[in-house]
Amino acid sequence: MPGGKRFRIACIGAGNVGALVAQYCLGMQLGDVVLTDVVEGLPQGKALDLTEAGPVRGYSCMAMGTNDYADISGCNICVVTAGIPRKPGMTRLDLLETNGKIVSDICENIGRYAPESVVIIVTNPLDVMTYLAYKRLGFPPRRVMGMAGTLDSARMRTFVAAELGVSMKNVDTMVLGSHGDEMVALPEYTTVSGVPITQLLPSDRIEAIIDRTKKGGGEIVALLKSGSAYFAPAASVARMVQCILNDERQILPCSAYLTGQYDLKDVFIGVPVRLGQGGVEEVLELDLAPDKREALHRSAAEVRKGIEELHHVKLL
Ligand code: A3D
Repeated sequence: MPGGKRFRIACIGAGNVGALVAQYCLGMQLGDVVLTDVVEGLPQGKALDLTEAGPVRGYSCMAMGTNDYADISGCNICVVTAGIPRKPGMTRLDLLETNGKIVSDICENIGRYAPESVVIIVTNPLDVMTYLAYKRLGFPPRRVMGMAGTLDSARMRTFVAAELGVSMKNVDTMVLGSHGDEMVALPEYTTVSGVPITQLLPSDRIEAIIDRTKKGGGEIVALLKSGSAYFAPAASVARMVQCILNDERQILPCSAYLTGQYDLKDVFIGVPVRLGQGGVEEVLELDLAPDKREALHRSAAEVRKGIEELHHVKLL
């Protein structure tokens, strides 16, 4: 950080995902964390607890908890995890109106108190909420993105590694599209130490892995019975925060604003991006097979339905 000042990361929503994002960011020494929530005492209690873990875990970054958005002033990154999670039987779209109101209110405050920040949306339905945030914030599109592809790719990496009995570190994957049933996993861009999995696994096993990846969030919702996944989602967010604050320029799949790439416009959807200090520095256009391109367009059509619904409930 220039001038020796620490970065400041706002975690808006101090629930399961938000508190863990804070924990991972502190543990990775990425900066000080401002944990915010509507529930009085919750962010303050969690922030104090997290800070007190520092001497034992060996970090010196601090967390503060607050119910006052003025405290996010000067934050370099705002991570939005506020909202309700899915319960068994619910789709991500079922959350649209409730979470849409919450995200709209939060964006007003981010615009007021942290107008220079990069914003990462986690609240579901992800791609629709990211679009809403973009419209509400009025920030350049490179400073607004959604976290989903990094998580979906992590899930697929896990399943490929387990199937082949290799280290997850050796597996690279790319999962694009909307965060939901229409996500688009790309086996042709999935490799184990550079070897495409299409050379390592029969197609029925690859299909089974893709299917489990698509249903990865639902599998955890069904097991937990209340609430949704948070360890892997929070780890994925922290990785994005790290990429941005350290200007790493790593290619990661994120929900990004498209302006004609993949023949799609004015929509947020999971695509590979170069993540650096400015946020989304570039959207990479992969050469997709016609069926994958079609799948990406179907995925975008689902997101557009959600955007229509935002108009219907007068959030846009
Ligand atoms: P949970 O543990 O319930 O935390 C949500 C927090 O938001 C609670 O502490 C609420 O008090 C707080 N909150 C509600 N309204 C406001 C508000 N207006 N301002 C500030 N805080 C508020 O949920 P969670 O952390 O498990 O999940 C949070 C969101 O992330 C949900 O919408 C999930 O569906 C979503 N999620 C997305 C992914 C993706 O991969 C995209 C993964 C996991 C969770």
